[in-house]
Amino acid sequence: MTDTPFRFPSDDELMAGPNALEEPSEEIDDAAVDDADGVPTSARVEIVVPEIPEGYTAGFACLVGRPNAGKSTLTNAMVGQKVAIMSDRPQTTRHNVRGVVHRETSQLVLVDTPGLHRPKTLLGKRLNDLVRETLLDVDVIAFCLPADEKVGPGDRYIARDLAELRKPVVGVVTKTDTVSREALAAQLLAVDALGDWADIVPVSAKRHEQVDVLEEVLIGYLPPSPPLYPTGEITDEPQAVMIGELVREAALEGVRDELPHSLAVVVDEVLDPAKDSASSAVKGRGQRLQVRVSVVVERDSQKAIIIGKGGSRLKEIGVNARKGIEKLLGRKVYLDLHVRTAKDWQSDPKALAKLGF
Ligand SMILES: Nc1nc2c(ncn2[C@@H]2O[C@H](COP(=O)(O)OP(=O)(O)OP(=O)(O)O)[C@@H](O)[C@H]2O)c(=O)[nH]1
Ligand SMILES: [Mg+2]
Repeated sequence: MTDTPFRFPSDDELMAGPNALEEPSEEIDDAAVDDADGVPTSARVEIVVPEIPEGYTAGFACLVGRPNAGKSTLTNAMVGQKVAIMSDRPQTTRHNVRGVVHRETSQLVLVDTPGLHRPKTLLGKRLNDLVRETLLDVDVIAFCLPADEKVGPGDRYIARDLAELRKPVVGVVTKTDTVSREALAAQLLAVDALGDWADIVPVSAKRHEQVDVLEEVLIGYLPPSPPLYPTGEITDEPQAVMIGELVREAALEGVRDELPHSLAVVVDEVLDPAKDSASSAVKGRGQRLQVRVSVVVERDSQKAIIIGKGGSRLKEIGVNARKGIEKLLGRKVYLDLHVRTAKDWQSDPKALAKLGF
C-alpha cells in the first residue's frame, strides 16, 4: 500500500459527495495484507492516542462557594494573571472562567464559577444550574469559605450538595489576611466540622500566602493525562468576552443595592484599524483598537445612575475599563460606551438569551 500523505479535499471534491475522494477498491493487493495475522492493513482503523509524558498529570479543579467568597481572586492568584474579574459586589462572576496553571509535570485547569446562592431571578437559577453541571465534570473541587464570615446556612447547603457528588473536595478557607490567628483556627475547625473534606487549606490570595500549597494539593488529585492546553496558554476566554467583563468590573465599582445584579454588558463591535481599514468607522482614530460596548441596565432610573451627573460616572467607568483593556491587550484602545435599558432582563428568558445566558 502506498503511503499518500493526508490532504484536505478541495471544495470541488467535497461538493461531489461524501465518498468522492475514495477510489473504488476492486481487490486487496498482497502488499495490503499483513502476514502476521492476515488482516488486511487497509481494513484497520488506526486510533492515535496522544502519548502521556512519563509521570505527567492534567485535569480540572472547580472553585465553588457562596458569592464573594474570593473564588475569582484566588483563581487569578494561582494562574498568576487576571483571567476573571473581581469585585466586592455579589454575582460578579456569571460564567465559568477557565484559567490554566502550568507546571513542569502537570497542568491544572481551574474552573472559576458563579457564586452559589438562593436564586431570586431566572438568571440566578441559571447560574446555580451551571455550577452544578460543571461540578459533574471535574477531578477535584475547591470549596471556598471566607475566613472573615461565619459558616452559615448557605455554606451548609453547598456542603450537602458536594457530599452527594462523591468527588474529592478540598475545603479552602480564603482571605486569611483579614482575621487573627485565633479566629482563623476557629474557622478551620468550623469548616472541618462541616463535612468530610479531602484536605483543608487556608489561603490569602491578596498576600499570596499558601497559594502554591493549594495548587500542590489540587494537582495531587489530577489523573495521568497529556497536557490539555498548549504551553503558555492561560485561558480560553475569547478576547471580546474579557473586554466586556472588564467594562462590567469597572461599572460595578461604587454601585449599590440591586444595581450590581441589574448590570450586564454587550460588546457590540471591535474594530482593528490594521485589519478593518476599509470600514469608514475606523478613520481618524489612529492605530487604536476601537471597541464599542453597551452597558445594559433594567430600569431608566438605573441608567441615570450609571451615566451620572453630566456623564461623569460613565466617563469614569470608561477610563478605568480602558486601562484594564489596554493592559490585557498590550495596546492602545478607543472605548465607546453606551448605556441602554432592557426591562427586567434578569427574569426574561428572551432577554437572557440575547445577553448570552
Ligand atoms: N483581604 C482579602 N480580600 C480578598 C481576598 N480574596 C478576595 N478578596 C476580596 O473579596 C471580594 C470578592 O472577591 P471575588 O474574588 O470577586 O469573589 P468571588 O467568590 O469570585 O465572587 P462571585 O463571583 O460574586 O461569586 C473582593 O472585594 C476581593 O478583593 C483575600 O485573600 N484577602
Ligand atoms: Mg467570582
